Amino acid sequence: MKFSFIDSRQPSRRRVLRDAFTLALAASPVANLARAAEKNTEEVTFAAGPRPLVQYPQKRPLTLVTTRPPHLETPFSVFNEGAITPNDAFFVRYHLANFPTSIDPDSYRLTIKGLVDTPLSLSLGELKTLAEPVEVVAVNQCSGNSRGFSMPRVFGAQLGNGSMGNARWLGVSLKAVLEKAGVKAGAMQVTFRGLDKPVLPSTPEFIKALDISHAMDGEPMIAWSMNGTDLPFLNGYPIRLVVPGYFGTYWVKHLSEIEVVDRTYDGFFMAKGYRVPDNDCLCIAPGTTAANTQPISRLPVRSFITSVKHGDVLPLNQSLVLKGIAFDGGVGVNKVEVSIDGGATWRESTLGQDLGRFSFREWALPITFTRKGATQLMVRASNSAGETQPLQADWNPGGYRRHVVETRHVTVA
Ligand SMILES: Nc1nc2c(c(=O)[nH]1)N[C@H]1C(S)=C(S)[C@@H](COP(=O)(O)O)O[C@H]1N2
Ligand SMILES: [Mo]
Repeated sequence: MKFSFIDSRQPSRRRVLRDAFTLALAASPVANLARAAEKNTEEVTFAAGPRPLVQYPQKRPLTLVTTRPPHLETPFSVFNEGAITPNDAFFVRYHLANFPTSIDPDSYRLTIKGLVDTPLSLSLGELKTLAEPVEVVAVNQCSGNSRGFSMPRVFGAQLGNGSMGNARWLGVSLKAVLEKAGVKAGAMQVTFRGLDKPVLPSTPEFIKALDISHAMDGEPMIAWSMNGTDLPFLNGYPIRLVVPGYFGTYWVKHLSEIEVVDRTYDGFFMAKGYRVPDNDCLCIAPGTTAANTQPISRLPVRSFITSVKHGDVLPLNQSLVLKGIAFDGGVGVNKVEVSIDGGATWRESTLGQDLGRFSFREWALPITFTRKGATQLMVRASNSAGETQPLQADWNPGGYRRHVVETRHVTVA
């Protein structure tokens, strides 16, 4: 059996049609309206302007960030539909243009090597029966999610808020797999490599590392199922690493090789990329340089309003329910406060179903506007460790970890 992925780098008929539709819309009189509306949603600070939707295999139309390698965002309205992000709407991010387009699950092997008693080469069947499966609902958020809103602007892909998603992951714990191989004394980190390869020999390979204590704490897992079905090809088929509470950069897709090493791994994507200032706020003043840096790790507490967009006109003297999502790196969100008067007063919302401490948590708050005119809606989540979101965005040169209190500009009429 072979799983083939129709390579979207060759424009498909559907995609050509879609592009034709986009062009037609751009030339029509409604285009300016549409563009203005879109600008007001996610693109508020984007010099690049509105981004097209593109169609990839197994996916509904997603927002295009880059084509080579593919980086697609979830349209933000999806987050208003529930705490779980559907597989066909889940964002996609790759670093290397040479990612696999066809994988044979029958011959697929996961290698475990390095400082272990017994190096392993596991088939998917062996992996799935190696230990009792584990399940977790967890948020995968790209470190650069919302980077496009960094002020001052930073280099790198100008992401909106759609490089995140929440899914139910099923797999085997990394701990069980490493125990099967037997970790030797002197182990310090574990590295993870997927099937994608650089196009040029000078491009670094995408390899990530976790400390041995983290790898063995029972939380990281090797997942083969997402929301009850196989992983979509572009989300790492047939297996990926899931590191609950940690940024998406560690969630290596098409996982093919695990190596236990006796040192701190110093490959590009650990030693140079994905690092944040090593201080309390993990931030610095814009334009300055951090004295020391550390690898990015846990998600800070964060929340969004999903039921209202920038520029919406909302009714006066009429009750309506504001809705949104909140999440953190695994402590668990315990409070979501909302302001409908630009931060002057705050009210606590009601939290939705608890799907676990690594999941999106829905929140809702009935509100009634009693004054006409422009106002700002704001949302601020806190977790049980007392961590909350800052009112002013902090800054780092990578534009990572954005978690400022979000504001929606609306008009009451
Ligand atoms: N093999 C492989 N795994 C990878 C990456 C990659 O480039 N190659 N990118 C990582 C990054 S930075 C992110 S944010 C997540 C994105 O996961 P998704 O594409 O399933 O949304 O995958 C991670 N795993
Ligand atoms: Mo990422």
